[in-house]
Amino acid sequence: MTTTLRERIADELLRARSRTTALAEAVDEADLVKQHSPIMSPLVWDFAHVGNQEELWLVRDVGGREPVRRDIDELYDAFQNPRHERPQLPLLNPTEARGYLRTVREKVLDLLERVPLAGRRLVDEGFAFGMIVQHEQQHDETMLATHQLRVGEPVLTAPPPPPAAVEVAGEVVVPGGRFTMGTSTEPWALDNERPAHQVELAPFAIDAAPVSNGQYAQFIADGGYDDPRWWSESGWAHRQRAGLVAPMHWVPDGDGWAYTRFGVTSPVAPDEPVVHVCFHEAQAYARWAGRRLPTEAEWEKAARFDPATGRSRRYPWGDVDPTPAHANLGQRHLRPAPVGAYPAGASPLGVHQLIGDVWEWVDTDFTGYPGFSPFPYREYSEVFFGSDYKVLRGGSFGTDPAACRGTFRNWDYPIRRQVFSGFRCARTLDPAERAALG
Ligand code: AVJ
Ligand code: FE
Repeated sequence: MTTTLRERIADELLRARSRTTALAEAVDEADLVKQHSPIMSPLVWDFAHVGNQEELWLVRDVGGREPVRRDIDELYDAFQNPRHERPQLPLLNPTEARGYLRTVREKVLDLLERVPLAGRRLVDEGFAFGMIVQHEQQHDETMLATHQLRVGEPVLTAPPPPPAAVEVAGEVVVPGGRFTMGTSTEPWALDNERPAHQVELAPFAIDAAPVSNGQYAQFIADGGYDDPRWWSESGWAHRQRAGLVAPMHWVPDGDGWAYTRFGVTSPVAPDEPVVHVCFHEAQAYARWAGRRLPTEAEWEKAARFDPATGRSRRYPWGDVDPTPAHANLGQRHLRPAPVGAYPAGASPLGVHQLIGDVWEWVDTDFTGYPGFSPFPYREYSEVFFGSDYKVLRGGSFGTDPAACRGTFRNWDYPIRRQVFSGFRCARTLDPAERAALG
């Protein structure tokens, strides 16, 4: 039996909504409306904002229907309301917000059966629906990050990730030459992933796995946080100002470290990818290790380039959508899996866990690819282009597969670490190594 595009869209909308509902209903009303961190929205803002975007794009634009709540558009416009001001807004209360989301969704499911899914770029191959599914899943990851910042009894549970199945260590050499970066064919790819274009790279080495807690703890033990040699000027200034001494959520525990994850404190697991580090910490670690962060193009070549065909694939493992055997995605687990847990997800060159587990900082500012054009609105990507934001790639354990692929781009300020962010290192080959490659 084949599923139609409409069935697939309905399914994805439902899956996103189940997750949103579970994240919102996990806490009581007081915690829903409370701000758990000045850099995050109250959960109830994300909740109603998801419904408002669905109304704007699907009910009004695609469906051409009358507004449901024209009066609340400004409240849920992220650009008109900085996060720290959101708790003071006259927001919908949780009961009103639940009703609003239900009304919008009923209209969307009705129009999904009627509107053409071709003939107009916004709806071709269900793009607008795919964009809204990804938008909701992105806010779900943000809500999950808010849960991690929330102080109190644990309310989320999930089974542990799989153990390591293979040993993964060291680096992999990626051959030089041209490869295709970005995409012009992935139907639900967002504007910043487009268009496909050729990029020429020198050969380079990249870590076969993300940097682990055990490796990162050596940087701390070696005084890495106290040595300005490893930090950029702005990174060191931030380290001093913010008093950084370890990844966010780490606390000293005897001779070692413990971390608190979703309200549960346990000793830091050395074989898991490090998470909750900012760009500056990632860069300092890399310099201490005698290495550097990969560029965004290097990361994508490692993730997509198939040396056998010269083609760029959708994912490291090929073109098929992620399954639980490929990657730790979709909040199936509440933490990164140990290095070596996903041999089926490795690239042809043997680079592991590029997708899932932790977002990976790369040493590239967030800008548009050659030929970029904003679609369908400048505020998704274009207004963030410039040198303020660094790119993160690959998705985390909290990223849904619908909002993750080899071309997907995320971005944040280089000081942020509420994201499920880690990194891997890379290295420029020296002339002798290059000569040996032929
Ligand atoms: C791509 C994760 C940086 O959350 O700010 C959500 C996604 N855009 N609503 C964000 C997004 C509009 C965005 N990130
Ligand atoms: Fe949004």
